[in-house]
Amino acid sequence: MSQNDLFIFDEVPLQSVELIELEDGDILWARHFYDPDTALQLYSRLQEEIPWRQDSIRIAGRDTPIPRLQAWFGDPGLTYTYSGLTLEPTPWSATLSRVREQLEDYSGARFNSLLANLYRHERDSVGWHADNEPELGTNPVIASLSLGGERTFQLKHRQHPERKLALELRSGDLLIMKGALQHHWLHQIPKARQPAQPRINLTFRKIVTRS
Ligand SMILES: O=C(O)CCC(=O)C(=O)O
Repeated sequence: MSQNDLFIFDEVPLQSVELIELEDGDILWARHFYDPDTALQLYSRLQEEIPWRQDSIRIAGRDTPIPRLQAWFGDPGLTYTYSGLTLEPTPWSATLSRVREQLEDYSGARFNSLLANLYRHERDSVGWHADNEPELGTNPVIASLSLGGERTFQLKHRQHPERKLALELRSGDLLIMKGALQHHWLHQIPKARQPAQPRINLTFRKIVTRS
């Protein structure tokens, strides 16, 4: 199968797309944006080709490894800073450029950077946070693609933490988060209680001001 065959995908059927309208932000959930076979092949390719790194952040004066592997891709000069960590962009690979193009066509948004996460097993996670770094501007559109193992994506409202949502994300699923969501809601991938297969998550973003 050639690289081009691998990434052809059909229109996502309307019945697989759910628009979750929250009073202060929207989530579009396209189940199986990539069909399971394509998603698996994409997972294998990215698992191999991405230069995964184990980063650490400083917590209470100690360097603490974050519970997942990461990589940052972007147009030249687009560094990404969070929790005192500055990531220099890796240039786009052919595979990631193609995925970016398809997500841009589908969402109508433009992306110039990507944070890739590899959750190696059920003990890897990302804690409550919002993608609200100043360089993403007001009301960013974030496209988040899941590949590999299934994991729970949880959301909770900042001001009303009793408002919660949990989405079971499967391989090939795409979430598009938009509107004021990042200002009012936090999200996380908690550690799982059951064994979980490795999972890659790609979150495409647009940096509007250089950090
Ligand atoms: O793995 C996920 O689905 C979420 C990743 C995430 O929240 C992030 O990269 O900001």
